[in-house]
Amino acid sequence: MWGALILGVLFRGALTQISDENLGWNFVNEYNNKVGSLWNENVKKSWNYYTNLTDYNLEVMTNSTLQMAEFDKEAAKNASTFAHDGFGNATLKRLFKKIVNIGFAATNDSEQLKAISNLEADLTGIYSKGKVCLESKGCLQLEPGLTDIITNSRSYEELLAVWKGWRDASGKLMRTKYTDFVKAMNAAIKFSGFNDTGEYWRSWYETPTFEQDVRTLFEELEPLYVELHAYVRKRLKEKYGKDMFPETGHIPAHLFGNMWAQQWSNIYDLLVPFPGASSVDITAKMKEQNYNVTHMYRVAEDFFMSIGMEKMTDAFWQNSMLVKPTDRDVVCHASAWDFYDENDFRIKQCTSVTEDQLLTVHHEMGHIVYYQNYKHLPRLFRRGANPGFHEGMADIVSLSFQTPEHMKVIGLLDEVPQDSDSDINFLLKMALDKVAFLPFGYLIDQWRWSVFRGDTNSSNYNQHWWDLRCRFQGISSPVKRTEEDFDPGAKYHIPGNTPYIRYFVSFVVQFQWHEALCREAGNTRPLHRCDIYNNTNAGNKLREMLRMGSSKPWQDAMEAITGQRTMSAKPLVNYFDPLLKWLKEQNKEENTGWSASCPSSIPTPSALAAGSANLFISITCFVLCVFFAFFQIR
Ligand code: BJ2
Ligand code: ZN
Repeated sequence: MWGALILGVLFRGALTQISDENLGWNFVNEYNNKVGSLWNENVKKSWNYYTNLTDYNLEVMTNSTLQMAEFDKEAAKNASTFAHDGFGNATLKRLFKKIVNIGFAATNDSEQLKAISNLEADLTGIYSKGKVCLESKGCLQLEPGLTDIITNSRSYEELLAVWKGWRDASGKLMRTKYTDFVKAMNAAIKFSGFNDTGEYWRSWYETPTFEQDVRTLFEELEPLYVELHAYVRKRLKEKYGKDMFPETGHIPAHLFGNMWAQQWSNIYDLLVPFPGASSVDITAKMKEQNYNVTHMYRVAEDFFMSIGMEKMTDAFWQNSMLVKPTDRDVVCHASAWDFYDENDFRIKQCTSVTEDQLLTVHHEMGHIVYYQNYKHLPRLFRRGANPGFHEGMADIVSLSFQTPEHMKVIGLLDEVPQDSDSDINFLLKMALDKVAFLPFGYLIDQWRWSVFRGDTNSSNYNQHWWDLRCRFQGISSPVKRTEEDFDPGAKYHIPGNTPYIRYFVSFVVQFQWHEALCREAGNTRPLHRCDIYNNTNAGNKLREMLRMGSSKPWQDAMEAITGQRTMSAKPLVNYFDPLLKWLKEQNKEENTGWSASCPSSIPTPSALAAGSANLFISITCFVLCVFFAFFQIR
């Protein structure tokens, strides 16, 4: 399969390892050419499954994945005939390292690989086909139906029905499969020399102290989160009544306008600091201006082009799935796809016309812009400098895009406010997305790493999940949970098997980059009001980093953009500094924080309590009536 070159190499390699770097270059070039068509075919088959969830498409995708694993194995074996550790050229050495580290494909049991591939597809299928049937609204899927309710409803009971319904329809059905999935992945990854799958995932960051580093960052950011949490809790108590809140200080998880309480800006209307000052309802404005889906993608493309990035290719517009098809099941969760042919890049998103979705459009297109910028590199380097960098790039524009200055440019705001009350309104809105997310982004993989390590197993999956949710986010479940439930599975990245710490990293580094790019753009406004739109100096700086792909350690990429080689929480803290001062003032009378453990009893809404009390009375009456009637008859 590798042609004469590799046969020759193999023959000689059997005798002694090859140290000739020219032969090494020939090898990696041939590898690069071969994976081009192989990866392209494989991505096409995955795309076919994700955009049409049929058994046939699943089988085709799995076969292709197995074929790729065979190829990886053979390539790794051939590469190990080279003495690549001793190569002088760092790029060549790095390419070889990537060819040899083949992850799960190293297993000697192809059934294991098949199981991994099928289980992942099954789990994603359960998530994507899940439906909740509500008395009032019929049967709804997550997108758009359940998401609409969670975003817009302000009824405690309705939110609760949707929140619980979604977990019953998704995670709860995944428990056994997920247990098998973890087992299969851990067994396979041992062949690559890793103790468990979490250790393998963390290795992508090429930082021995990675776990400790993210913990330190999280701890630096926690005080800001605690103040935000206290303020939000106070306002939500005013809205829903303090009886609905446990005494431990936790907030019920279904009240945040988001199915997972990961970002809270959808309930901004309940929390506006200064109702009299400027704040806009972007979704309403978009509807008023008859925004449609294509327009949303053009707006995003325009932003990237304004800083000197390429436009989307014709193939992008022809092949992407930008609206939800009505004739088949698809994976609606938005994603960006690189087909490794330097031209075919796609987005798959069930786009609806809302502010949230407009930001997701920018996010996914940010990934595509990264793909476009590193398409000249060998395919093995067509990755982010680390996974957090890809996510950071996907989000970087959101920090400029959402400024009042930029909203005015695109006609979603009439006047740019200059007063400090409006400024606090704006910063709070940003914090509801960017600060509220931090503990969520941090804890998902705390859970998964613990599962992969074996510290958490199927007997305490859900318990540990809620321990982390209570401890880090200060939120608690609004209804009793047991080990019958599997709430992690209700979040896409668990069945979808996408590592999550990348998003925590992203939410930290995007502020470092924003600060650096704004400096490059000669910005004179406060950091949170800087908009890099139209600034090609900022764009060029960003491109320096993007063009490197994963050809160098991420520290080099960080240096190219910020001049520093480490992750830092400082720019995020600086950005929100005026808000932090304001929040502290608001929280003067509050007991900020919450107990480390989840509440032992859960407040019940009076309507529901009244409902169950009525039910109890009715049943008792019925039993008594039957009883008396029986004796009467006798
Ligand atoms: C909406 C967004 C992911 C993303 C999708 C699904 C999983 C990976 C990709 C990758 C991109 C790449 C998402 C946004 C912020 C928080 C998080 C969430 N979807 N992915 N192929 N987000 O990151 O775009 O597209 O090249 O690595 O999940 O929890 O919503
Ligand atoms: Zn992303």
